[in-house]
Amino acid sequence: VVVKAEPERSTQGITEAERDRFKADGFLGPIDLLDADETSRTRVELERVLRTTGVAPSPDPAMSAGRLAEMLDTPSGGSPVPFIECRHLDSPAVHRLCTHPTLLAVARALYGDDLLLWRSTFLHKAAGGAEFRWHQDWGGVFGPSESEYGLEPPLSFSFWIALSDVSRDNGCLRFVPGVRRVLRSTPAGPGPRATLLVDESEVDEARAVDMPLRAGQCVVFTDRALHASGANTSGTPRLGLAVRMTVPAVRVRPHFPGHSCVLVSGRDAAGLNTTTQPPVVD
Ligand SMILES: O=C(O)CCC(=O)C(=O)O
Repeated sequence: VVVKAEPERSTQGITEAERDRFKADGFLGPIDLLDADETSRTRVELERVLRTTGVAPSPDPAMSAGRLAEMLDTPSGGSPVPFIECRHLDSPAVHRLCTHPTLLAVARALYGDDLLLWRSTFLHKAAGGAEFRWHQDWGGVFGPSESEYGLEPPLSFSFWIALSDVSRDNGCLRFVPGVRRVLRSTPAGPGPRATLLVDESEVDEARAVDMPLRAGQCVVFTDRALHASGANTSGTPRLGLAVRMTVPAVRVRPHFPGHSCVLVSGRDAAGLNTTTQPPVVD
């Protein structure tokens, strides 16, 4: 693995200054994960994975037709969501990416040695795909009506890995720095699984920071980070993988039948969650 570290970043994690920035802003990036060769190899592997349904349990049909699908809905229609949820549970290639040594080093530097991977989602924004409006991932991104889902207590952080170049034109993530407020959020549409969005009069968009990423780079952000992504006005699709982690002291409510966590670092002394072994055979 070739790690293209910034001069002051060590492969053992991050610098004090970077940690302070993460604590204050709620996000940190871009972080180099994969070099160009690894990126193209990974793309080929992942495209193969995404053509299959895999053996991991997919979200139930309501979820596929609900908030995640909405997020990916495009004028041309169609959503790959049922096939792109939690593929780290069945694909070694996806699991390898979710546990890239640099990613884990950064995660440990921010949250300590004991880490659970509880979710991963490929986020495919087709050409012409809509913007994803301002929200926080607080509580595990599910709505309050879904009492059986979410994280207790809420503590989740995400690495969003760019699998294609991600620019302002094709819908890069945007963040408003700050972690002190959890904004009241309301469902964007009908149904219990509608996307939870914050009241935009509370968002100081003038302070927003765009996070364009080269393929192979990622950004890490907390569940309090206020974020959004723009519309894809380019002619080509945008692909990312969101890798969601927490610590073992948090209870992760299963978010679809058969859902379980993977211990990706350290030990699980709390034993609150169903855990499973990572997949070994492609
Ligand atoms: O991929 C996107 O456009 C939005 C992703 C997002 O909001 C998230 O990963 O929490």
